[in-house]
Amino acid sequence: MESWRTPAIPDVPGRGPDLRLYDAASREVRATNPGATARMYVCGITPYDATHMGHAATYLTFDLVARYWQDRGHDVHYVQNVTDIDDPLLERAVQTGEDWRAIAQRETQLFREDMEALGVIPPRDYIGAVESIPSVVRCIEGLRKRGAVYDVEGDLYFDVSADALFGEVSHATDDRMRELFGECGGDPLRPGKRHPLDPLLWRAARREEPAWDTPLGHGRPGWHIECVAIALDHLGMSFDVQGGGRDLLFPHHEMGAAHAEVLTGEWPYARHYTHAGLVGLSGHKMSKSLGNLVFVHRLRQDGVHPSAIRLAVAAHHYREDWAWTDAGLAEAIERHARWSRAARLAQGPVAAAVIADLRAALADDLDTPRALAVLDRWASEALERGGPEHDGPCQVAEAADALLGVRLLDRDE
Ligand code: 5CA
Ligand code: ZN
Repeated sequence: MESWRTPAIPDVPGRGPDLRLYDAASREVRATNPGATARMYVCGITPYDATHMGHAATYLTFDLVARYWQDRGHDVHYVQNVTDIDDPLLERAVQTGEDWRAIAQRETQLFREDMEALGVIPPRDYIGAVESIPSVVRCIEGLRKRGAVYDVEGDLYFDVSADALFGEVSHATDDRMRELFGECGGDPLRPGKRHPLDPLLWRAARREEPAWDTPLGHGRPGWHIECVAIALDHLGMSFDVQGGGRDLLFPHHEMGAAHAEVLTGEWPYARHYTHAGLVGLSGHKMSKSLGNLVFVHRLRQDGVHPSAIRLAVAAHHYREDWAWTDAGLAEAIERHARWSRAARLAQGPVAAAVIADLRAALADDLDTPRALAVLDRWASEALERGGPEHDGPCQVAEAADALLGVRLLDRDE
């Protein structure tokens, strides 16, 4: 699929320490230590509705990872999927009477526009579930050869007992796994399954549902195997970071790791499993089903600068759950204005130290609140010192652009 345009990213002199990130599997903050090419897979949208601030916060978080690696001199191979065929999309199509493909195309396009407006680095491979069906089929055939697939009335399931390491990504208790599995589209109670947690790999065609003719029969792919097929095709095993929102840790990323490790006989699937906290509004997780959404495109229409949206997100550490508030947005708009004024004042030799502090904060498990405090101090000092305004480049502003995606010297402000 087409992704979106790459933002211009300034080159900033010097480089920071290796990026350390929290990894759910080892339950610690560890160095990412990627090779010359850093490889990241971030789970993409299910395009049945517009991008809300929860989604955006997750993609902005992993954009910081890509930006930091790029700043360290790595070539970043970033892959993202679009779940352009799945139950929620078909349910929405039934509700609105629209064609499911039209909904997916429209919402994916809106997502691209939102991401481009926010200056998010696009994935190098942006892959739809529908276009990856042949690859999904090959993966399921491979799992079948390994004896990890069984049939329930024509639907194919993965046998979680085939993976001795099952549970080692999320470390969830059995009760918690069953609860989450049920909440996330799983079918723990279906008769005929070997284990309640066994996930669907292939869903045989139902009446009035789209289906594809494949060597597995007429049907459509399950959810977890979709991401595995795409990740293995484009990144291979043991890629550096599997990212997404916290809601994906179990079952999605646990199942993904299990599929890939059984299929390839290799370990690990990903070297880091990293998750952004969930963004809520008025005390609830922001979600389509609750209808408590703040949309990126609405904020854009209201004239909010994309950098202010970024700053509203970056004010929270990515791992915490937090709530979107008007006050938080107002503070971010104010901060953006203050930093922009500071960037127009003549700068002394402080830039290198400020940039080193900014890099150190980000390298430490993306400590954005600390990164913002570093630039707040820089801005306060610059504003107190005063001096003539200029229109020339400002190294700190370039670092804020490169590392945080925050633009301070936009000509059209
Ligand atoms: N298509 C699947 C992933 S393969 C999916 O979860 N799609 S989604 O549209 O529901 O979510 C897209 C991304 O946003 C996922 O990474 C998800 O974890 C994240 N996300 C969803 N809701 C929130 C939220 N309230 N706060 C933060 N991130 C969220
Ligand atoms: Zn996924």
